[in-house]
Amino acid sequence: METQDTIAAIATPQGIGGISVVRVSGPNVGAVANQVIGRLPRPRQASLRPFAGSDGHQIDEGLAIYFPAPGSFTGEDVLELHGHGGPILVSEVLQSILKAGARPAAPGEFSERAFLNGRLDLAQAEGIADLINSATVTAARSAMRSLKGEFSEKINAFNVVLADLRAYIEAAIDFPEEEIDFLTEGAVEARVCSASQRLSQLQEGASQGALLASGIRVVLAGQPNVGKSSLLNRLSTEDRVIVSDIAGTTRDVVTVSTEIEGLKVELVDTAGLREAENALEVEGVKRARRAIEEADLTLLVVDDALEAEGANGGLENEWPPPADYILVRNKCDLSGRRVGVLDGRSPPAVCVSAKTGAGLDALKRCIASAAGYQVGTEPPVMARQRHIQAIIRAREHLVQAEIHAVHGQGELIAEALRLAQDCLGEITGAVTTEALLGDIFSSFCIGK
Ligand SMILES: Nc1nc2c(ncn2[C@@H]2O[C@H](COP(=O)(O)OP(=O)(O)OP(=O)(O)O)[C@@H](O)[C@H]2O)c(=O)[nH]1
Ligand SMILES: [Mg+2]
Repeated sequence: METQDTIAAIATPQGIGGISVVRVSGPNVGAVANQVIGRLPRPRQASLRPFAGSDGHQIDEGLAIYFPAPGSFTGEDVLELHGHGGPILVSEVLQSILKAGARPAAPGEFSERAFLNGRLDLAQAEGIADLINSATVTAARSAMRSLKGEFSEKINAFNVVLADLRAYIEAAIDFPEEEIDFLTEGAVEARVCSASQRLSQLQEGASQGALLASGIRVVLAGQPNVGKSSLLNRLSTEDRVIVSDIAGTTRDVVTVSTEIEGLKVELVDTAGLREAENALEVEGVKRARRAIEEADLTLLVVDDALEAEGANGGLENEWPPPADYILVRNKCDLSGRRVGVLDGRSPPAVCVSAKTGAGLDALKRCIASAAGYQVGTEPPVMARQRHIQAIIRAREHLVQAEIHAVHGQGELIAEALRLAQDCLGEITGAVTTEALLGDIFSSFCIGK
């Protein structure tokens, strides 16, 4: 791709730090270097240079690195200036670069140019953003795998399967006298069916990756004093919310971010659900119920020392139980019941003691698995909802292809396969639109 203009941005976070990096990419990199650091340094070698401010006077000094096209991140000439990390200094260096013939980069514009110049595909570019935004080490590992191209390879390998099948069918269409036999033999149907199964495995892996990227929201709900706040403190390993033996301690909705089994989890503490005694509590209960509605998963907490086996604190009757919940029987140190997951319950039930921490590991595994996350397997490749939607649409086309195969309609099978390929092409960017690219890259940070 030929780009006319040169872009520049501060690539490091705003604020004071040891070093700040300004990045420049495009055809004017040479002119920018002449103006700001005297001349272009030798390719890919760090050299110490004075940095001139916009008035031409030296404002800083630091390392300059030049990456000539096409072997740079963007595929264009790139210059990086690593100066001291003062906000005034770095913004003055940027001003100087802009004056020398660059314009400010839009969010994600460096990555967009890298994509347009074929340096990485769309799923890899998204992997960069997901790596930067990772909230857990597991999420980072999985984003790294996507950045390295593992997800794209899976998609591309699958697209080859579809392309082969299409070629096979199209060849048959060209020989009509053999077509009918060939299509009705059942071999095509079997191949479409096996492709469909393979795609559903791909979707499963992508869903795991998307779950890692998005994390989950888990609400702790139940009657007053059952130990919701104590449990939140345990699960977040921090003493974050007030615990007391006064029923109705928690009034507001309090959200705490933590990590459970590698998943980013927002834990939400709520007011005890009961007939409220005053306006303040009425509001607290209202907010608690709203939090339950918005949750991915609810921990319905009961006091095991007070509740008979099987009783759910009346919660299921009084308040419609949330769609997805785990029954947590707390205070097992008092009731004397063995901690851990109770066998064969649906929804799952786990016995714990927030006081001693017993049963908490079992609860964590139960939370992850109730959220649909397969604990203990290799981290999946990072994926996004956009990818999953594309896979789902591709699967729908394969379903159509199977139906056409049953009827021996060769041209329709080939067309359905082509449409499935196009859907998958959207993931890697083989098939794309300007609007899609705009959507994706505008969510990146400036300087990336
Ligand atoms: N023995 C024992 N006591 C517990 C346990 N969990 C909580 N408690 C105690 O139970 C009381 C209530 O705990 P909280 O965590 O404040 O309960 P809550 O459900 O948040 O109560 P509200 O905010 O009033 O709705 C406190 O005195 C806790 O120390 C437990 O597992 N065992
Ligand atoms: Mg509380």
